[in-house]
Amino acid sequence: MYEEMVTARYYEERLQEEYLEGKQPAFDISAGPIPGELHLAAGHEASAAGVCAHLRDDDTVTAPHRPHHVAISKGVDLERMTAEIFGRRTGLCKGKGGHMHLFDPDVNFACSGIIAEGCPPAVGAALAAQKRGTDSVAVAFLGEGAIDQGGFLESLNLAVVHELPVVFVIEDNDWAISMPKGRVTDVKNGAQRADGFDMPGVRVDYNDAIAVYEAAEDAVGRARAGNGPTLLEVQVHRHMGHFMGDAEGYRPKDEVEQLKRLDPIDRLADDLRAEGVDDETLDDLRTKAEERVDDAIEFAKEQPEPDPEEAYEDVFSNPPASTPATDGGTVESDATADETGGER
Ligand SMILES: Cc1ncc(C[n+]2csc(CCOP(=O)(O)OP(=O)(O)O)c2C)c(N)n1
Ligand SMILES: [Mg+2]
Repeated sequence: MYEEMVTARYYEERLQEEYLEGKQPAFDISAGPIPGELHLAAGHEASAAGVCAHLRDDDTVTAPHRPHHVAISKGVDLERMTAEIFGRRTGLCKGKGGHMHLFDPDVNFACSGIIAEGCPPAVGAALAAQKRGTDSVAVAFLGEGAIDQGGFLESLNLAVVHELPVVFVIEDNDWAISMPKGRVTDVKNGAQRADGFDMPGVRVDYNDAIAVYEAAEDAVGRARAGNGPTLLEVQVHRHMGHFMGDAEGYRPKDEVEQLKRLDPIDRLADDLRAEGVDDETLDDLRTKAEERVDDAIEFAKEQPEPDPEEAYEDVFSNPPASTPATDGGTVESDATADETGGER
């Protein structure tokens, strides 16, 4: 868990450097080697490490728009994930998804920029496991800002009605972009949402990997044993802005400084030292993590960019015949549209 957490933290520090390249002095979101938005999860690592420690490759995980720590803990291939974030052809989604839309069928991981979107597919994966008679489970991660979304609430209902092997994990960082939690819902403890569905709801009050590990052991164990779903809420902290480039004018000035004193990585290191793990071992884990991250970033930067024509591959609908091509001509529409009398 410690190794995963330091990997995730260092990974994002390195992404941050790469992301800023070419975007200054006037912030241009489309410039640089990582175009588009970037949501970083420094301060969230304990929830992913503590939960995913109980998961296997055949278990399914869905994550939201702040996905890197979850993907790393689920075992997503770091090189192909990084190539995806850099928009390269060898990325997990051929460079078309970017950082919010990572998809890795080898370890059953997906994420989405639409908040609470991961809940229905996780319920679907859990239903599939139940129908197939396997003991695989599914876990949906979401932010506390998503707990009033219909997709989440409907997913809780289906999961409990069918006693599905699924765990919902709310990462409560107290903010949804610039909106403090108390302004959008009166529920202080998101795990209470479970009460309305007669489902177990558990909250881990501290940003503490071991406490998450213990709570998740029960929740995942319950799901795997065929005893139905659990809703778990974990207190995490957002050390960064909502996304890179967020000026955070809405945030109390010393909040981040205070939260950093509760850093979950420092806390786990202290716990490990108290259990007799020496500093050299922790340093070795950190060095190993940093080398792995540096290699993945180097790999990604060497990868080819997709050809513009590839934008028309792997899509549900082909472009209309009049779509301008990049060379100034037009792109031929697939014949299927004519044969069926409508768009494919
Ligand atoms: C359905 C939907 N509505 C609105 C948005 C815009 N949006 C992106 S992130 C976000 C807030 C998310 O807050 P939270 O769920 O707490 O996650 P956090 O960013 O704090 O990790 C919103 C409203 C969206 N992506 N999807
Ligand atoms: Mg939040």
